[in-house]
Amino acid sequence: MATQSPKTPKIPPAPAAPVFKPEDGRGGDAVVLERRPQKTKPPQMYQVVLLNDDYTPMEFVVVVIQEFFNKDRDTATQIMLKIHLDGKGVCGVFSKDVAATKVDQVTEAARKNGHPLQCVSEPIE
Ligand code: TYC
Repeated sequence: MATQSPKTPKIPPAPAAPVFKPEDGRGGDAVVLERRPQKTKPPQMYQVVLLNDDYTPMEFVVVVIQEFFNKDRDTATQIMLKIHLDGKGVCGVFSKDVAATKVDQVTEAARKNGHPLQCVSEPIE
């Protein structure tokens, strides 16, 4: 009679993996990669635009562009002058929520200081 320690549990062998052969039409070891159309689009972005008016001081607009759009003094001045001459100008491009927040912050700062400065956001592309 074969001797086996009673404390050693007998582990059954793992079932054999199925073997696919190329000739059985199941591909054998071949890996088939299916090309799928990309499902995710990049998010819609929004430009935040300041509009010109006849009353808001130039200096206030320059400071607003520096503070809320993180521009240096020279860049902010150039953007302000473009708005003054063309009627409007882009201060930055953001996701929808961030653009809406910028509009609210600029509008609140303008109203608190008694200026009619208008700020809007527009989808791009
Ligand atoms: N046109 C204003 C002035 O002459 C200056 C100004 C610039 C106002 C840009 C608004 O978004 C603006 N005082």
